[in-house]
Amino acid sequence: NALELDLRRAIEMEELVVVYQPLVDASSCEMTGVEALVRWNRPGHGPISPETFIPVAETSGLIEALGLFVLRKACEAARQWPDLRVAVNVSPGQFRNPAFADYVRNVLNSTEIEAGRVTLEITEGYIIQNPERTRQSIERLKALGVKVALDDFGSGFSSIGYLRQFGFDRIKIDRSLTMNVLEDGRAREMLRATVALARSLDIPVTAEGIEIEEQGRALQNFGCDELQGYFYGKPMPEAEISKRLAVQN
Ligand code: G
Ligand code: G
Ligand code: MN
Ligand code: NA
Repeated sequence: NALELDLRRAIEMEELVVVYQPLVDASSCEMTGVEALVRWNRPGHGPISPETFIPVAETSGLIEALGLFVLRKACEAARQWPDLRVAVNVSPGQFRNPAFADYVRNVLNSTEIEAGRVTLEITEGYIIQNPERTRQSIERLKALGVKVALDDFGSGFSSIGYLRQFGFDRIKIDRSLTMNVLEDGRAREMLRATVALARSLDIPVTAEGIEIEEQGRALQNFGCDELQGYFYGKPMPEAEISKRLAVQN
């Protein structure tokens, strides 16, 4: 179909753009990392959300090329920011590929980035369908020295038991939970318990989707060490991150 054809061309022509959203230390609010997020301005149509085109890439075999493009761009960009971690989203179609760890190794080698600065974010959906393969894939990635985070935690059905079993280095709590922290007592108690449990397993926790300062303070009080959301910075071009770092340092 037309969208798929356009996407194929966009990947070949490198029309996709990668933007970066700050990850900040919960105590100091200083930027300690960034999450890479892909953007596509489809010719004749305007911007299209990754929520629309990532699934198309998944079903059309384009996800591998798209994912590699984002990973390579993000690792290249991160060379200018030696003190920042860089997080990259991995979709199930990439993660499922037994060769994925080899691709990651090639990108690490060619960009000469320190593996420990790279975090791969995996969403919980796939994990539940394929726990054994998930465990193996995570082991291969961790053997390269990269970190692996469980993204969108709380949006679906993942059990906290998976956290330890799979060796996740970090969990990211989904915006659908954090957005209600101030108004909804039940959401607040779920958050408090979730963060406490993760911390009892020594797994650090990032809260996503923070739009106002009080939400961030509440989640810090629950034990989140890292915060992310529009309040601390929207996804922005590489040059904006560099500017912010210059002011911060
Ligand atoms: O950036 P935005 O909020 O529009 O992202 C919407 C969704 O698309 C989020 O779930 C996000 O994780 C996902 N997404 C953004 N960039 C990438 C990417 O490079 N790869 C994958 N697999 N997902 C991405
Ligand atoms: O699924 P994932 O967590 O990777 O999704 C990240 C997406 O969430 C990004 O596309 C980003 O644009 C979006 N996002 C990040 N911070 C906020 C926020 O504070 N509010 C809202 N509404 N969306 C956010
Ligand atoms: Mn993410
Ligand atoms: Na998320």
